[in-house]
Parts: sequence; structure tokens; C-alpha cells
Amino acid sequence: MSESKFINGYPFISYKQKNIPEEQSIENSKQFLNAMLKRRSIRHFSEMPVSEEIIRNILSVGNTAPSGANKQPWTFCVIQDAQLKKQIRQAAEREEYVSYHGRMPAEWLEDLKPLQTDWQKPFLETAPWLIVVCKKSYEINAEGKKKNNYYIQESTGIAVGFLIAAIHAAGLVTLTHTPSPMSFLSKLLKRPENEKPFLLLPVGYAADECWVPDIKKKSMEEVCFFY
Ligand code: IYR
Repeated sequence: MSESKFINGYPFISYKQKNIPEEQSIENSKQFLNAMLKRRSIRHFSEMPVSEEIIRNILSVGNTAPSGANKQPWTFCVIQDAQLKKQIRQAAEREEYVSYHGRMPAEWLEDLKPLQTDWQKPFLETAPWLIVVCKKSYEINAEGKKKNNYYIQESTGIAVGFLIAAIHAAGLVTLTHTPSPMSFLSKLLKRPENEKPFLLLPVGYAADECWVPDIKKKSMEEVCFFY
């Protein structure tokens, strides 16, 4: 059992995770790297169902993410209903069509060519689950008073990172989809004023025939600077 005490009137518990031997640490970090190297953003999903238990475990991982003042300024809206997925797809495709046919500047469209994306988003219906991650700009307490959240973008982004890693660890695939603008999601999901859609993660298994662009990550030398 962990020890507890009060510091300036606030409860603390002792942190008692044993350091693992360095050899083991090297091995674990390599294994995690090798697992993450296999992750890809997937746009072709199988209709194979995924149990709610797996989805709940993944969401629980996301909910462990660190956040400004531990406010957890996110909500995870989870959609399995076929009719609602269809409505989301139709609304997303309406916005994406306008984006791809004028809203996105030429440079952006050029940058997307290697990914061969377009306005059509069938995965919004084929993936068995959609997770719409919302950021919560403020909270409303029991007395109806607005309470601040902090580092909302950063915190929600970290939670999404945790979700993506958990989805991958569960042997499932996803895509960080950002239909733009996303206000249609607020309406369809009837989210309150203090919540704004942040991004959408379709979750499921990859289709039997699934192609991903042959793109590379930047080298470590390009992104890491040791001082
Ligand atoms: N939201 C659009 C466009 C898009 C934008 C970026 I930046 C990408 O990396 C991929 C797509 C879409 O989902 O197609």
C-alpha cells in the first residue's frame, strides 16, 4: 500500500515505481520503437466489428493523459450507430468537397498529392467506431459558474497521441481526420457550447486490400538536437 501525507493541506501519495535495470529499459524502449514504427495512418477500413471493451480500454488510456492543472479539457464522443455515421460522412464530405474545390490553396493541394486524398470519406461509414475528440474551452461548475481550463490545445493533442498509441497497441488502425470546418459535428452530436470538435479518429481493422503512401519520416538528425 502506498504511503500518504498532506502537503500544505493537500493529499499526496508516495510514488513507488521501482527503477527497472538499464538493460531492460533499453530492451523495452527498442520494442516500443519497433512497434510504433509499424503504425500507419489508414484510410481503408474493414467492416469487421471491434468489441466495445477494446474501445473502452483505449479511451481509458487517452483519459490518463497529462493536462494543464489536471483539468482534462477533453471529451471523447464515441459513435457506433450506422445512421449517425452516415450523417457524419455526408456532412464531412459536403465540407471536404468545398475545401478540395477552392477553400484549400494550391500549395496545400500539392502537398497532399503524395497521400492521394480527396473529398470522399467512405471510412466514416466502414470503420466500426468513430471517436470524435472534443476540446473543452471551459468547465461549468455545480453553481453554473464558468471555470477556466489551461493549455487546452496541448492537453487535447497529448490525449489524442495516447489514443493513437493505444489503438495501435490493440492491433487496430486509425487516422487523424480533420474535416474542416467541424461545426457540423457539434450539431450532429449535440455538444454543449463549451466543447469544440478537435479531430476525429475512425477506429477498426485495416481492409484486406489496404494501400498506404510510400512516404518516409524525417531522419533523427533533422529533428533531434542534443546539447
Ligand atoms: N482534411 C482534408 C485534407 C487533409 C489535410 C491534411 I494537412 C492531411 O494531412 C490530409 C488531408 C482530408 O481529410 O482529406
